[in-house]
Amino acid sequence: MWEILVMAVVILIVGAVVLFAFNKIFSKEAEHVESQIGKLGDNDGDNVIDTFDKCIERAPANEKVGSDGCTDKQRDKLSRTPSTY
Ligand SMILES: [Ca+2]
Ligand SMILES: [Ca+2]
Repeated sequence: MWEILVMAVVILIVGAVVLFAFNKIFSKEAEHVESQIGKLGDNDGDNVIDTFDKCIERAPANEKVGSDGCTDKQRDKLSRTPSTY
């Protein structure tokens, strides 16, 4: 009879471990989705979504932002900074 009890306990423990693992995977997945959403966001508010925005730094409101999300000044700064690619 006690074997059944032991089995039940083992199944419970395994179930808990599996649930825990699934929770971890799921929260990772949720993070991934969040970062995907983040790519569609507009961090600096210049109406160019972050995916296409080469300059994610907020530009001064009086400066014109191009289709790449950069002001002339930001683009200048970019071209002067040594490329890491
Ligand atoms: Ca932007
Ligand atoms: Ca920008």
